[in-house]
Amino acid sequence: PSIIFRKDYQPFAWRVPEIALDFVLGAEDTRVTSTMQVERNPDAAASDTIRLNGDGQEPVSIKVDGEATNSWSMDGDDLIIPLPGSNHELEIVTKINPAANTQLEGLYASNGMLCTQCEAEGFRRITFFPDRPDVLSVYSVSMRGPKDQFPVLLCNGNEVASGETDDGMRWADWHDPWPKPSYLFALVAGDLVANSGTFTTMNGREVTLNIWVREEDLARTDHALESLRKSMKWDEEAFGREYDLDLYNIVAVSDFNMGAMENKGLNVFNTKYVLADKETATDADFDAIEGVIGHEYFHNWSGNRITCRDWFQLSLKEGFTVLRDQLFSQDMQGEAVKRIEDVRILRAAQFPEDSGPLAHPIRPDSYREISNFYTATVYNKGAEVIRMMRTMAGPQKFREGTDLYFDRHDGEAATCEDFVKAIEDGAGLDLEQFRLWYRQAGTPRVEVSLTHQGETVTLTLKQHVPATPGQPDKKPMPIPLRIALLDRETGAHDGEQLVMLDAAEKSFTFQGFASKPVLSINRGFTAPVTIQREIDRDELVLLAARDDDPFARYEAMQELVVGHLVAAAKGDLPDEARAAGEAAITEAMRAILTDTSLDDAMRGELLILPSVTYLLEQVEKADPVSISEEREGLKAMLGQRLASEFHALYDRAEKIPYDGEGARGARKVKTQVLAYAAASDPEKAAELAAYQYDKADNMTDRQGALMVLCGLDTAERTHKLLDFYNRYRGNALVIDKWFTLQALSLHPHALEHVQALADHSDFTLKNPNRVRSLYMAFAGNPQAFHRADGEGYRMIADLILALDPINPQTAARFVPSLGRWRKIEEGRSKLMREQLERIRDAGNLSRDTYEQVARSLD
Ligand code: DPP
Ligand code: ZN
Repeated sequence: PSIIFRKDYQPFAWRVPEIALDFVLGAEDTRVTSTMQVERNPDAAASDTIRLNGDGQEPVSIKVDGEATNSWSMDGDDLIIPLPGSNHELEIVTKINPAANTQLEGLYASNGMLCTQCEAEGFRRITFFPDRPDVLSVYSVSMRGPKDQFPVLLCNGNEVASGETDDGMRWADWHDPWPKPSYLFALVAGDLVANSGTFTTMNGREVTLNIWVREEDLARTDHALESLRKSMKWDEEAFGREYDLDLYNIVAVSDFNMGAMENKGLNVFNTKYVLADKETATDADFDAIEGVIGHEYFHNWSGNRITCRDWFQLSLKEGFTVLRDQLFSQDMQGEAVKRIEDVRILRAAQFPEDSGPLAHPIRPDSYREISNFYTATVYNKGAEVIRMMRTMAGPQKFREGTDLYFDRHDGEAATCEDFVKAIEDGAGLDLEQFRLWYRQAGTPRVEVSLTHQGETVTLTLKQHVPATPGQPDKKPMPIPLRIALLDRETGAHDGEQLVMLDAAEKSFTFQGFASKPVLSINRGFTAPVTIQREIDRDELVLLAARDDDPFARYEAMQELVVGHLVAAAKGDLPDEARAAGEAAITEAMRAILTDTSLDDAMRGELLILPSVTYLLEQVEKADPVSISEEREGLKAMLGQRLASEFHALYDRAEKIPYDGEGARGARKVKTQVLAYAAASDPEKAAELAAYQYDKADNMTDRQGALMVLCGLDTAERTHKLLDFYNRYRGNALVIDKWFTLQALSLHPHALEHVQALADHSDFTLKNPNRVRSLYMAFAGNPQAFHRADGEGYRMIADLILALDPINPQTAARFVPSLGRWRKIEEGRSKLMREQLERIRDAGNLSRDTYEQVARSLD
């Protein structure tokens, strides 16, 4: 399959200012008539043919200017039609079978309804069209289908008219006044009900809001509706953005490749990001729903009103929109905890990407299959890059930059460069060198040293951007680091400073320090880099206990534990050093457990030890199992030494009722206590977890308890798993949790459990949520996936091969777990590679999976 390069971009030869689509809907047989007005694009090289993208089908009939024609040809999947003049009307009829569409791209059937997913290139599976984001059209859509199956018919924009005919058909006409690219087209037909509300915009527009679901799910939609209202309000206040239609529809579907999709006026959502009540959704689920509803809403401006010129610019809309949803969630849920969570996600998902064979800049230079580039790099690192601009400019100036961006490019298909230029002009920054963040992949490493002489402190920073595939040599990038110099006795400081490391090496001096201060660096995680420094344990203990920047406090605790575990896992930790490390970590943890000025939500973050994935990143040729065992050993040690502090915390947290003040934090720390107990005193932990499970009046407590039980070899494990299954059988999202908990567990037979679950009657490869609930969880299970005999690798390879013909997009997402082989010790590394080679040699792979496997083996 061929490679597409960013440098080859050419505007399309034709414009399509208007398109009318007529759908005769049937689950197995849908007929689509597309009527397009096309005109020559004066900004493009002229052509006497038009090339329309398709995917695996031929047109039923074609008319040009009202006349049937046979003078068309196919070039691969594309349709070529000769067009002599400068304006034409094209009419193309296609036929599709939504029920046979297991890829879930284009128009497909899910749970009795029909819905669409067109980003990035799904529209071409519905009809022939220039399926690229820089061709913007006004859409008018008519549809009809059997009214018993499809009583509700939805599309982008506003409903113009609808009705029923005597022969049992329902029909509807929709019109979207805003020109849009084809990837934002959406259509839904089904037996749905809505939770409806209204929102009045800042200029008085009355907007009807609907959350459409199947009837049995209606009671679990209030949180989604409220989240939508909050998003609309917040975007007015934080970014000055107002909604631009009278209607906002969200539809929840159970078969969906992504989290959700921002189609103009008709968002289609994975049920996972819509449905919630306290009985079936955890606190984390509630937050994720709020975040994703916000994310898709914010796309209305950053994505829809201003879209992307080509898919290399994906981070233009995704990086910016992730930043926007992060800032929204910070405001809704609390800044400190949200920031820590976002950094944890970045480190777990993006850092490994950036250090592995799939590393790419946030604006990639080439791809075979664009679906493979909906990555943590484009999304999360993209957001961090824009966040750095905001840090450098300050929030007010940054807002002037985004105002200018929205103003300047409204209605356009823009580029990342357009965005940077608008921020530069609007916020008054010089971003010349900063543009390297768009071009260079790899997580920069910053080496830090601090010296003290007389009254002067000197901070020396050196940066190194590691080589990544196709980019052996890197230039120094501008790295904004917020720092503070803390008094080593009191932890106090005289204010923060932002230092810019914009060369390979740079020094900064600070006056007036009678004694050497303790450096707090990358406060708030101002730059997505790794910090390397020699720092005394005592200093980290001070920062973990006293730093007034919550992120820096979290970071000090992480650093303390990472240093210890990495040394331990390498086997070069003498007994004395081990004892000293354990003592320091115990003291820091004791301070966290007993600090009455901390709220439990923050305490819960500080109690989380660095993940095995993050630890693996710090070690060359790592042994994941021994790292995981060291980590569990540390938990056991802490659980023992701090047993009374943990129990006191549990007892206090347990008394807070579901809606009480601080209840969410309380729930978080309760399960943490159980997890430490599971490592240190499994019997006691089983008892306490069973008690929490039985007493739970909400999913957070119940799932937390079951998670802990899943890792223990006890009779309670079997009882509660069975109880959970019976209690929630039929609720797909909760049964997903049941699969995940077993696949993630540290139980010694987790791998066999996963094998058995794959044969469970509730398991299917056709539903992406279910596949991910079992296998994505398993691929993230450090001990089971990395079992020394390679059985875990073989299972994931088998899954990829079985899933690829059904749903290539989802299958390809499993390849990176095997692609980490370079970071792993030799024995396992070889086994991982063998599985990749087995996939590569299987033949008939999708473009998605082929690309990921080929890059992973390179
Ligand atoms: N639906 C995906 C998202 O919102 C892709 N645009 O990120
Ligand atoms: Zn998005």
